[in-house]
Amino acid sequence: MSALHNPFKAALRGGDPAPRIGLFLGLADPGVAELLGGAGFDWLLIDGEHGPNDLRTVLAQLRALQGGGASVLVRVVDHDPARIKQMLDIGVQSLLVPMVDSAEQARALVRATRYPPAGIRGVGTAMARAARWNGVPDYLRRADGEICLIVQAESRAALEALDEILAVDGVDAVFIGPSDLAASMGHLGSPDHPEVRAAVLGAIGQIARSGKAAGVFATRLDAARAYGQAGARFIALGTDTLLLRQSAAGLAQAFRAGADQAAGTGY
Ligand code: 3PY
Ligand code: MG
Repeated sequence: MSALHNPFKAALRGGDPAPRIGLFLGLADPGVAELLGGAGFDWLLIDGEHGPNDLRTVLAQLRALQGGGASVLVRVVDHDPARIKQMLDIGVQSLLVPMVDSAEQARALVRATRYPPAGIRGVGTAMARAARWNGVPDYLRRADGEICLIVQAESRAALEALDEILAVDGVDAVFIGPSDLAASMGHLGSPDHPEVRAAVLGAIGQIARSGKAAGVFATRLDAARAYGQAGARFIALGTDTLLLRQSAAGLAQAFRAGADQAAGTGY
């Protein structure tokens, strides 16, 4: 497999209907990333929107995850093409971009991830880990084709513009953010509200029918399964932060309650 091949993009295009399961990483720590890289998830997302990640912490986690079992996605903080360029240059190939509300925004994001003439990505391969510092033959010609651009639809406006967003060439997938969508629908803090669930299910079906890949975040397994049945091709089942906090709190509580063992904490 070439150094440039993006297996996550290939999997989304492939015929396997089973959803690829993932986890968000918000602890910004390469040791945590390395540990979770072998935990059985198909993909891990380094979160630079809400997690305290910067270019260097993302780079350290990319290195920790290199050669592991999970594909790596990175969520950028905003739509800034300069920040996206830096992420691409350190070797991120699968990008999740939050808060994409229109086809115009989606088209600008495609341009940010492509070299001219298709886009506006600046050329600096001598400095770029992505190109193995000019060590990848023909990087400039081949890089665009291995980028997986995933835009987040997480507002009423985004759902209204979904067909136009889906028609943008270069958008590989649309990922629904139920928490922000809930906020936009007047249900702040209730991503599992029936109205939000119905909107998420409808959007997943719409994305799947377009031929593009649908992704979604769901910390409840019943929701995750329903989203998978509606056609989601990749589903985040939680975050490193939630897992650690819940398991630590469960252990303390189990001891105080006189239980022999908290769930999932045995050696
Ligand atoms: C959201 O739910 O708003 C997200 O961005 C993803 O979990
Ligand atoms: Mg969100």
